[in-house]
Amino acid sequence: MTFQNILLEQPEPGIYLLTLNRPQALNALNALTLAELAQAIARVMADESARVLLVTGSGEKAFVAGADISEMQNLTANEARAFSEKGMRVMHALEALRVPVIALVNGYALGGGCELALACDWILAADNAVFGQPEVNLGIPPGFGGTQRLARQVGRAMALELIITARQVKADEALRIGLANHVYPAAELRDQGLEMARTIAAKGPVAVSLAKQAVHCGQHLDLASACELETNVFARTFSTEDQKEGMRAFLEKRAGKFKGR
Ligand code: DAK
Repeated sequence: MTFQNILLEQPEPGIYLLTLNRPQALNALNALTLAELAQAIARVMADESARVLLVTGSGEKAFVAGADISEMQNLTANEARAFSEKGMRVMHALEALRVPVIALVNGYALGGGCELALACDWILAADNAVFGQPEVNLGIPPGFGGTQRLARQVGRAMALELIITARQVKADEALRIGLANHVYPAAELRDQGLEMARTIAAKGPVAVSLAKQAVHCGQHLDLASACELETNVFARTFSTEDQKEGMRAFLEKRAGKFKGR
């Protein structure tokens, strides 16, 4: 499958690397890019051997500088609703992927770019990363989930400050407020992402996937129901070959060889 505005590669078995690839517009998300993202996500979803998806931006300046302002400027309210819904679907699809999705944020992650990073399971930032929701500067609020995911990630008050003042945060502050999990020198970001992806790819895929689901789904439940959900997914893994293999491998003092079933 070839794309115009993104690249989807498999640098190593089980590891997908998706690169937003419109560097001339700082990888801004236009309608075609969103459509291609949706196709790429569907492709990863259909691949049973997929273990991790890394998402990054091409060039040295930006992860994604937002939704494409030139494409958005003349939208009617109905068209804006359709555009927002299209973006929302992509963000939900990323979040719902069976495999962990890690954003490698190199440079600007603004507006829709910050929202894309937030829809990933966690963020590794380059030391030149800049995060922000500058939509109010354009006379609009965030439209791809920023008001919701940012608040869930950094807390309501900090999210409100960032969204309402459009203040941008650099990598060190992103780390401090829990927006990024780690910060690396820009030149090392991809290798660090790949290293983390390899670590994940060596784990039991069913366990990884169910753990992701439990964390995501549990956030919308009360604690007792969420713990019941955990009991269910925990019990389910005991009918997999991977659970037998993982525990046998531990007792035999060797690394487990998981099959994803
Ligand atoms: N859209 C389109 N083009 C963009 C762009 C964007 N978001 N960001 C940058 N570009 C283009 C620039 O126009 C420029 O193009 P040329 O002039 O070379 O043709 C090229 O990328 C390089 O950008 P700059 O020359 O500006 O580069 P600088 O290093 O000087 O500045 C910057 C970098 C990231 C600080 C600056 O480009 C910038 O401020 N960009 C805009 C950032 C921004 O405001 N992003 C938020 C976009 S709004 C909704 C749906 C979705 C959304 C909201 C509502 N509904 C439908 C309800 C989401 C909205 C957003 O994401």
